[in-house]
Amino acid sequence: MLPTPLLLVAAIAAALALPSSASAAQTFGSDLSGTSFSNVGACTGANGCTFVQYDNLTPTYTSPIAGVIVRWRIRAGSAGSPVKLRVLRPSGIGFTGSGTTAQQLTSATGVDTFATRLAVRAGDAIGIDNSTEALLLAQAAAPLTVRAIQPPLADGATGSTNGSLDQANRALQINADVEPDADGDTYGDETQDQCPGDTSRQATPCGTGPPNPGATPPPPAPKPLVTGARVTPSRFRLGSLARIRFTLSTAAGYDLTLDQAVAGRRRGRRCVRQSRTVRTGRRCTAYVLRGTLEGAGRAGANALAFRGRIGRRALPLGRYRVTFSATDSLGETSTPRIARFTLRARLARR
Ligand SMILES: [Ca+2]
Repeated sequence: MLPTPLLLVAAIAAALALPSSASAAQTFGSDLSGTSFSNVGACTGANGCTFVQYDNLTPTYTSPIAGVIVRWRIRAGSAGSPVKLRVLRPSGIGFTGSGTTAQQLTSATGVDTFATRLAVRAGDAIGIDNSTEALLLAQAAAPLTVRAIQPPLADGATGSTNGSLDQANRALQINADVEPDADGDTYGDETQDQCPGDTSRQATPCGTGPPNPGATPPPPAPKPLVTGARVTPSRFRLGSLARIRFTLSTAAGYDLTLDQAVAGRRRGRRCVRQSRTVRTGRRCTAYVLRGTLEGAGRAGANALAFRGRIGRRALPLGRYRVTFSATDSLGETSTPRIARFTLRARLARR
């Protein structure tokens, strides 16, 4: 028979071996041991970027499991710089934006830890949205490289890194904790979900499955709200300056759809654009999609300069309907709002 202390050691070793199963929370990303001293100079102001860590040609800050990111950390070298953690899903040669945290501010020293609730799949990478000169990159051995997607990847949009922005021998000082989410409710099963076996409940009493009283469910996020959606002035000439204005209840990605009003004819319950083949039936107003505008909106008032063009393309003259919607970092989408404007011909030059 073994002496008691040895038995104890054997029991502890056996216990330590158990939690390495894939079902426990894991931390992925940097070990935060580096001192952040640099940035990507070309990624400031209106030219912000999403930073992604690579080891040679492979993104390395990737989630080992599917689940929910419940907290993330950053060790920056400058204070007060706004940053967001972004989930990047590999897609072709690039990534699809698959969720962002709320905006946070960095500290100049030490590690900042932020709570969040962000779904992630195994193999998804984390990156950082940044548009300042914040110090976020530390010295690292080759072939570690920080690459940048410019402009920052929007949720749902696809983009790839721009080689001219590569920062060789650098490591982003960020990491994240991912917990399993067996019931798929986007609440981490260990610290956020009191009912990890019940998709519809995050607080006890649970309808199904054993309760997890140690968890603290974060308050439910309200859906983002769009108010004050309008175009001012509501009639303007192509090329003259108008503004698309809206107010957001929280920082959220905005998505504007511009549809031109055209003559239509009723076809059942639908209104179909009038044409040589569609010229009978009751008259109605049909809408033709002419363009979309999307970007990152801030909490409060937003105003976009608008001259009747999408990029360099002039919109056809006429009456328009703009549909506003906003999607926050938890994927909650607002009720759509509508505004109207009329685009007139530019003044003839004398
Ligand atoms: Ca869960």
